[in-house]
Amino acid sequence: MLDLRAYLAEGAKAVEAALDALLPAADREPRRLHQAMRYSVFGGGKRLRPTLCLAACELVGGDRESVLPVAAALEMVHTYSLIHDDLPCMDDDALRRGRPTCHVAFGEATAMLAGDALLTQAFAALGEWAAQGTGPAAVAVRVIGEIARGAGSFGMVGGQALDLAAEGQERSLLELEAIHRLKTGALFGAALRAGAIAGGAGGTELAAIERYAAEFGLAFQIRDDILDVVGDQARLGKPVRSDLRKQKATYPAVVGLERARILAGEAADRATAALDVFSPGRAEPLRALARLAVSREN
Ligand code: GRG
Repeated sequence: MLDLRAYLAEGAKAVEAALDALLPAADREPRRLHQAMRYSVFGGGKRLRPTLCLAACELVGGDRESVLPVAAALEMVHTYSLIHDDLPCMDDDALRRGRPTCHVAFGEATAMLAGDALLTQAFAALGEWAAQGTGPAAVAVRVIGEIARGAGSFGMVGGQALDLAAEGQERSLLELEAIHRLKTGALFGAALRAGAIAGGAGGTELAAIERYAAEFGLAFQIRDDILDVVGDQARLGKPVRSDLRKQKATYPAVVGLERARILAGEAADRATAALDVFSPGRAEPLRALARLAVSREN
């Protein structure tokens, strides 16, 4: 039986070491900018996207050490999205990962630049990884393309745009799913696909991982919506009931809390079932992560 807590802690430790090596030092000019980047990256966080990337790589027989820079780049992209999402022009939140948000700690302009610089640093790190790699260049280029697409206007940023446009409006379950597929699901999908492609996945393996990714993203987001209603601010490290305040369409708002719990569980079940093509031992980390997505308290 997998010890998920130990598995997550070990992954986070390796990813944080890679992040430390790939991010500019805090005493290098422009210092305030580099301090803000590090403040947000090292301010906690579950490190789920890098963990999914490493797990997908291992699942298909790849070497997790060799994809650590890819995993670290995904966390940089994710952290940039959190910094920008918290800005006054978007969600205007003061608390993230249990600490003052980047713009509260460093000012709005520096926070915006820290987000910009994290996004570009992610692709600089990916470029270096591709240049130093021993595998085929085409594989590395595919990995970079996956992350760019997952992060951009057909992925996470596009989902954020749709989410902002939906504020204060009635949304059907289908419309809600379409928003979350992009806003939250696209980067999870990119993390899983990037890890699998870098690990040498074949067509059937990649298709199974893509099915898992879609269901994982849905399960994670429904739980996120539920936690906004029933979660504890100290444990979450971010404000609760903010979706309600901002009149955001959420699963509990559209289908009620109980139905939302059922839908999250069903999505997690479909995610684990998608991994049936792999041997049970190898698939265990991703299966456990899908269960965590719907049982987590933060
Ligand atoms: C590019 C501005 C911009 C936004 C993109 C992802 C996103 C849209 C915004 C982040 C804010 C948010 C609450 C998104 C919905 C769910 C989500 C991605 C939560 C945060 O992810 P976790 O729980 O966070 O993995 P940690 O802190 O553990 O890394």
